[in-house]
Amino acid sequence: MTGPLDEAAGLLRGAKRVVVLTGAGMSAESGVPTFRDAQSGWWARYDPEDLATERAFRRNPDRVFAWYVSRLHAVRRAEPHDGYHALVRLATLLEGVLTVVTQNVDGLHGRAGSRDVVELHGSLEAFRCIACRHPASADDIARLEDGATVIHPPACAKCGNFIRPGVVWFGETLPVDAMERAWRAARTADVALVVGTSSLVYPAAELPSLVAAGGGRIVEINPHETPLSCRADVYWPAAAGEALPALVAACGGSVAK
Ligand code: BV8
Ligand code: ZN
Repeated sequence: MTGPLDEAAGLLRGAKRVVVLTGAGMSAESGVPTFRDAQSGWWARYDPEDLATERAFRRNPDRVFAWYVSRLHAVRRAEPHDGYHALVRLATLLEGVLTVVTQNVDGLHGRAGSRDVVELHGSLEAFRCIACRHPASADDIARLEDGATVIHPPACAKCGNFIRPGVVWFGETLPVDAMERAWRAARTADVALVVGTSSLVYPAAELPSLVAAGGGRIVEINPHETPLSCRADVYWPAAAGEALPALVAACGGSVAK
């Protein structure tokens, strides 16, 4: 009787085009709270979906901006765990190509060394003007107080409007180039490795269905079942930081950092 590790490795070994779709659970073992877990500390009183909207920002810019400053500090303190390094290694082990499509805004895939990364929901390291989109320096923003519960957003150097985080808020459309790259990778994938997402947020949650529609197979790694689990070819109830290094080892590699 083979288990999910052997089944997943069997699918990956022969794969020519792999798309990896990650969500906030991919960063849990790096100490970055998942999007839907109860938020820590002062922010526990807020539902992230009530903060991650343009409407919330316009109604209470100081509160929302402080939330993003605290998250920027948190991700800059975080380090990619072995699951991230395993994905970097997996990309070199495969004969074909591996594209990482992430819903996360923490930049950890890039910091681990993954090359082909699509950030569907933007990045905590990207700040810009809410009106003219003129970029602002994340390093300047990182000099603002960590832990403050209100921070007045800086003014745009070009037009004086508020600086906002360069993430995709609920109700906003995803960047066109990111969607094009992600949808192309999904349509042509032999295997989708779906790691650490509750598969609740659209349009990202559509990607595994695109892979299946193109004849690809789905491997899901998540300690808890999701709406995707019953449709996955392999559902592996495991944490990313354990499963991904084991998968690389089963594919003949080791997690070289
Ligand atoms: C859009 C950036 C077109 C911001 C994020 C009404 C109006 C408009 C749109 C909608 C609407 N109703 C619904 C929608 C669509 C909406 C949506 O999907 N809502 C959901 C809640 C139903 N989507 C949008 O608005 C998108 N835009 O549709 O535009 C449009 C435009 C106008 C009008 C109509 C349509 C934009 C969505 C992007 C939102 N921005 N992030 C920020 O971060 O501040 S999404 C946010 O959720 C994060 O990026 C996060 O990654 C993402 C998804 O959550 P998950 O990653 O899955 O994280 P979650 O916490 O849920 O789950 C973690 C999982 O990890 C769990 O399953 C857990 O078991 C697992 N786990 C835990 N530990 C581990 C683990 N797994 C592995 N290992 C572990 N150790
Ligand atoms: Zn401006």
